[in-house]
Amino acid sequence: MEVENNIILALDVLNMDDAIGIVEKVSDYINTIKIGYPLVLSEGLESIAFIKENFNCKIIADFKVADIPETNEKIANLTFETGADALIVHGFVGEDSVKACMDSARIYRKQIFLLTEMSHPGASMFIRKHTEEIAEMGVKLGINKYVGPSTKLDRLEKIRNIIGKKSFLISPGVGVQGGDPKETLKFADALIVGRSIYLAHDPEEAVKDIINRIKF
Ligand code: NUP
Repeated sequence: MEVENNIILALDVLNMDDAIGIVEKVSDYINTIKIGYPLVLSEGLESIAFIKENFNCKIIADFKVADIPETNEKIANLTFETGADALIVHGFVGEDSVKACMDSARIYRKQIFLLTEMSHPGASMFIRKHTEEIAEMGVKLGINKYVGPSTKLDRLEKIRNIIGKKSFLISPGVGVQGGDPKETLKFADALIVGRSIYLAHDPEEAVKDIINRIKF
């Protein structure tokens, strides 16, 4: 996955006008957009196809899929049918549930990202205790795309060490949640950034600012 400027936009706005407005402002710098429940529950699954077709970008659907295999398969099929290029899947639900999404991705020739650990403080209560095992399961299953937190760089480094240099690791939590873009890219291949861009007075400047911070 070629992520322009190593930045993925998290488009967590609640209507299409706002979504289009933001993407228009940043599309010269960003070619990969993450769309999750906020936009899809507001505007429908079609919002994925609409953004993809109108801006010629890659879409990662952030549905953190975490159900039984049979339901996971339905969710993955629907997501890929609508045009998403990749789907974020929770690892804690176990191998069979993750495999169901992998099977769907194979049929549709799409990708899955395995979510190993989350970036918010509450992640320390449960999921963090199993991060390494989740990443190891991903490696065993042959997964080569992962999500890990930019808010805990020691954890991100651990995840990188387990998944290896060749896997593609994307990292949310940069900006508002406290993660530093340049430090995060020591371990991750790309940053996921939402509010620091879409809530900025000037989203284009906000993206340029992150690009500068990464480079210098
Ligand atoms: O661990 C995670 N943390 C996280 O923030 C996994 C995620 N998928 N996300 C998502 O990344 C979150 O749902 C949001 O879409 C984005 C971060 O947005 P922001 O904090 O930059 O606004």
